[in-house]
Amino acid sequence: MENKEDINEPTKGHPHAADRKQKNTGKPDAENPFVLSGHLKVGPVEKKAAGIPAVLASFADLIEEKALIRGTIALFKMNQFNGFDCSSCAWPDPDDERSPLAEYCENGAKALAEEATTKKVTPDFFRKNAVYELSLLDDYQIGKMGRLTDPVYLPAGGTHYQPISWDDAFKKIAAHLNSLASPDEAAFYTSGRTSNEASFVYQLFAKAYGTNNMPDCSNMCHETSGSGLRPTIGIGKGTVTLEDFYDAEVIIIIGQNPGTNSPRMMSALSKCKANGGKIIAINPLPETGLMGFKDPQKVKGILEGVKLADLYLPVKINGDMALLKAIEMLLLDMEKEAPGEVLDQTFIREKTTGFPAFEKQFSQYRLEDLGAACGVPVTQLREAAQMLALKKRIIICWGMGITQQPNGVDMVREMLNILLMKGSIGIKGAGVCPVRGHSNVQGNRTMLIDEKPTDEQLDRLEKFYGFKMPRKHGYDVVRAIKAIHEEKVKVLCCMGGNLLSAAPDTTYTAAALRKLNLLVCVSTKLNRGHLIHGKEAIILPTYSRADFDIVNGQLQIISTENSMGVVQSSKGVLKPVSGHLLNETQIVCRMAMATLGSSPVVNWQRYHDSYDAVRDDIEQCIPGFEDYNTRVRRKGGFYLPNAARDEQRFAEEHDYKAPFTLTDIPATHLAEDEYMMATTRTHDQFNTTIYGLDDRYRGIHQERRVIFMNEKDIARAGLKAGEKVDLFNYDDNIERIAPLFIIVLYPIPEKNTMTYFPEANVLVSINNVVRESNMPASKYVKIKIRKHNPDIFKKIDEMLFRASAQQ
Ligand SMILES: Nc1nc2c(c(=O)[nH]1)N[C@H]1C(S)=C(S)[C@@H](COP(=O)(O)OP(=O)(O)OC[C@H]3O[C@@H](n4cnc5c(=O)[nH]c(N)nc54)[C@H](O)[C@@H]3O)O[C@H]1N2
Ligand SMILES: Nc1nc2c(c(=O)[nH]1)N[C@H]1C(S)=C(S)[C@@H](COP(=O)(O)OP(=O)(O)OC[C@H]3O[C@@H](n4cnc5c(=O)[nH]c(N)nc54)[C@H](O)[C@@H]3O)O[C@H]1N2
Ligand SMILES: [Mo]
Repeated sequence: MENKEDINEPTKGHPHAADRKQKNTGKPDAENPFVLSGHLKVGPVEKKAAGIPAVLASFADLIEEKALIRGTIALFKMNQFNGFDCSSCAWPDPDDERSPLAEYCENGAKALAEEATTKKVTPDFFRKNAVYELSLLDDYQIGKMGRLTDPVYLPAGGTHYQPISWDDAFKKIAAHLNSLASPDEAAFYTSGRTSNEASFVYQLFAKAYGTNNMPDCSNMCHETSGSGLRPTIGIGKGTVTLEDFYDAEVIIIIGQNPGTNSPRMMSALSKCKANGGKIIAINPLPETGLMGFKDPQKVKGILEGVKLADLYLPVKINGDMALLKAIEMLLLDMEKEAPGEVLDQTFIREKTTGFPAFEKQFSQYRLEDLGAACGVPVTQLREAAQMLALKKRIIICWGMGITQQPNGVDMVREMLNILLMKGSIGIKGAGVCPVRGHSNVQGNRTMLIDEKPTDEQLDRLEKFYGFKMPRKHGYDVVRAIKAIHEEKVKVLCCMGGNLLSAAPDTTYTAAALRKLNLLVCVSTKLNRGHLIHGKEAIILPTYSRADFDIVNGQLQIISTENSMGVVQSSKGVLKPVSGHLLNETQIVCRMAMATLGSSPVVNWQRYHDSYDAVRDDIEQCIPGFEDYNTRVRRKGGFYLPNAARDEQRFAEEHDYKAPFTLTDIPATHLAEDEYMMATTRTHDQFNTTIYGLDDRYRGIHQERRVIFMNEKDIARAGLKAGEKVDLFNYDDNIERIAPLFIIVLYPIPEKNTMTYFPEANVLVSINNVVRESNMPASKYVKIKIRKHNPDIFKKIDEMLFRASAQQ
């Protein structure tokens, strides 16, 4: 793609915020600033991911963060046996050989640079910078401020965070929690980096305090996968190991961008290809990481590179259901021609239920209609079916392109339908692979960070601890935000993350968060979530994954669970940036002791003093952790049991068989001036942490406020590539505005558009959710696009004032 447009004028300052300051009301703060860099360059899309530019990029970030020596030493310990687990994604490490040079990727190195930085956010920094002033910076600038060094407190009506002692911070939190009319007026959010040990004590604290209000980042990420998988295969996790990738004959990658978001998956994919495997990529964008790969860890790989996808299907946004059904229909037809060759009739008979009804549904479909509905030519659909027809070792991987669709849960079940037809689950080289996001998000759930724990799980905890666990299901993310808005939840504690910017409907969410009596954030770095606060706010600084963690003179190990159910230890290697940090487990224990007093039922002090003690008790409460302390210290850790993977034992309620599921193809109606928008990550961010302003693989440089559009759509709407536009959403009859985006001409299906998260979250209605999993459907947002009108800022200001007036 070559569309070097003339580059726009930089926007000056921060229009709506400046405007607002003149009115001198001081509020609301800037929850979603919109400033254009003025330096957008659109170059060609890169043909192959990784390679030398990736290696160079890793070191550039370390230099920028003034952490070259610290960072380089740490890089060589990343993902090594006896080293620390990279916090960037949940992709597993090889069980046996690990590259002696490095088991990291460009984006892991960037994540490390963020943490290893020697820049600091000290109490003095907060004394000099008012919260409101900080909120006017963009996310990139906020993130670059450095590591938090001391606990700080923002009193009601205060303009600056001020230092507070750890003791006083815990006393304040306890006083707030103990003043609530019911424990359900508090909520405890978790992002996915928290270790197993800290997660376990955190959920125990919430339950001992009396609530299941534990929204977590899974509620915005892979909740959909769990909701789809559990009723079918009896477990909400994937069923493959890394070895299976090497053995697979076909790997389907759907709605996922591995080159950017789980780069080490690329080594596994190229190994699969070297063994003769084939790859099918299903994505509205021809993502660089799906198309080609140069292995930065092998000299030969760096120079030559391999072609990855053998077949690329440019599906329309949300067209996947029609596509999956088309493939199934073709497989059924081929089976009729060659009975017993295509489907695994024995597996279907012995291990599944509901096949006849499943097969029957296809009489209502025509292949041409399915092709039109998904936007992929029938010839390509046939090619996909042919690639699968005679193969059995098939893996399906998916990411947010599936889970953040309104019918995502159904699509997960439809992907399972394909594998069930083929008997491609619970055998070598085959199965499902929801590729998790945060490095320990899967472990958080295993540790019972869950707003809807099962009775069985609670019974075990009750038996061990001897106190009554709350049984009422709590709030997930979307419900928690609504409950905060309705003032049903008054205290929010966040274990990591950046709920404000990660959540949908930024204006609504910000208005909600401002109503809190108290916001507590346990964080490594400053983010916007600290600046849009409740009446009072506390920031508690903590260690990152890469930091040493010494308790009572002993270097501690923590443990995490990766995307493939391997639990392994992680040991920090960097000297913490400040002597005033506490680890997450200690923070929770001290919060618990301050709030609940010295409890006769849970010995918080014991957990506070040793992670081994926490692990000993996890072993008693959660199946699969027998001999935890010994096994976690073994090279490579241990696999958690997975009956679907190991024994083809599926859903208990179906007699351990897996049911075929009947699903519908959704109909999307777009008006003439409406477009479908998906939000996605650039190559230069980790969720709400913005590493830089480039999206190198997609050819975008120095700007994040861009909207990818199809050439024909641009022409039809009388717009031009490079032109400034404003974006609108009208769900629930509310006007949502994201001003000032620049059009980029891109190979994306017609009527489809793509923008970056979190800038576009303001357009995602809080009510636009995935059925069953209740996740924000942030890859299915109807928008209108209009030429930029400078008067839009006045309108936004009025809107924000209305929102603040309602408080
Ligand atoms: N460097 C880095 N690594 C990360 C993260 C990060 O931000 N930066 N985030 C971590 C987290 S928490 C997560 S959950 C994962 C996320 O990793 P991904 O699941 O890869 O998430 P996204 O970047 O949102 O991209 C999803 C892909 O879905 C495609 N897509 C959009 N709509 C559709 C659709 O309707 N159908 C299909 N088939 N595809 C569609 C997009 O084009 C894009 O390629 O990555 C993790 N790893
Ligand atoms: N529109 C749109 N919205 C999305 C998505 C999307 O694709 N589109 N993706 C969704 C997904 S998949 C996810 S997972 C969520 C992410 O939601 P979150 O997990 O809430 O957000 P992050 O940006 O990962 O959180 C970053 C912050 O975590 C803190 N942090 C980092 N490491 C640590 C640590 O070790 N301990 C502690 N205590 N704090 C730490 C730092 O202060 C940092 O600023 O966003 C969701 N939102
Ligand atoms: Mo995620």
